[in-house]
Amino acid sequence: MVLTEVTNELQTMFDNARRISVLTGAGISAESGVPTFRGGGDREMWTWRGKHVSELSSAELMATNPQLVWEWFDYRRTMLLEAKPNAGHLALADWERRCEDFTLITQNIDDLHRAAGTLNLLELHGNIWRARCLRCSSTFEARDCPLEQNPPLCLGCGNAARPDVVLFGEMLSEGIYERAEEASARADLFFVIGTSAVVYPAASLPITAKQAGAKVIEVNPEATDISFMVDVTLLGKAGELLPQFIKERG
Ligand code: BJW
Ligand code: ZN
Repeated sequence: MVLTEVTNELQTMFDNARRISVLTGAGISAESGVPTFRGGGDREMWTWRGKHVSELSSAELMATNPQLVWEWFDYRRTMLLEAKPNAGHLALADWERRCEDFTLITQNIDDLHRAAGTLNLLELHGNIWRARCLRCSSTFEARDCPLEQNPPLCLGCGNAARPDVVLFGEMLSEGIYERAEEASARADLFFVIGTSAVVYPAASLPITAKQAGAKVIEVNPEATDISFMVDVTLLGKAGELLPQFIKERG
């Protein structure tokens, strides 16, 4: 079913849900001015200094030119300094306060869900404001922007650190995917918001939820690779659609 607004039937589904899990992607931050990776027009991937995201955010480049990887992340951190949570992020934080079992699984590294007030948050791909030591693996906040030192040094052992994010070809941090899978499998209602659903293993979560019996609702201005399997496609912008679930309640 394709809808362009929250109908009474959809509202009832939302009101009756006891366990809601949500998977978000870059699209939820688009209305905060953060560029998405794909989608919109020619579906070309984001490029910077002539390189695709798949090259820039890759384990290969991290191994051969960590300074360039940090420059790429510094460029994005500078953009994020201006970004604020939008109505979509704020609506999800509000849902959590009203729902007894709520999990927000995000592929985003921009920290905007936390800034909006979401508490039960699984950041599958890490966080752009955190660094991880390449020797002792300890993680620490690295908020200076632009970076004073490239690469930043570990506060514990002094070795070079890298962004604490999951690059292409890398494993997610231990245990996080299992927690996301568990939250997906126990949901009555599963929302997939602002993601092209092409990057794995995140794109498997709506399938896990569906197979475990959840109703799956996609919120996106465009059809995606998983549109065929969802129960409802809510076609439009997250910042406009998500607040409607609360407003309609009166
Ligand atoms: C709006 C909107 C508005 C616009 N409102 N919506 C199985 C099958 C095939 C491949 C693989 C597989 N398993 C693993 C792979 C390889 C790879 C992968 O998935 N590749 C595919 C691309 C083919 N996966 C991995 O490498 C993962 N690692 C892994 O699986 O490890 C296990 C392993 C390792 C080694 C050997 C063996 C096993 C790791 C993936 C990490 C991805 N990292 C990135 C970069 C993070 C750092 C950074 O930010 O630079 O994460 S890639 C990039 O894509 C980023 C995103 O989180 C991710 C997803 O993108 P997302 O969020 O969906 O954004 P977009 O731009 O694609 O979509 C935006 C959407 O919003 C669009 O649909 C718009 O329409 C919509 N939108 N405005 C609502 N206002
Ligand atoms: Zn260290």
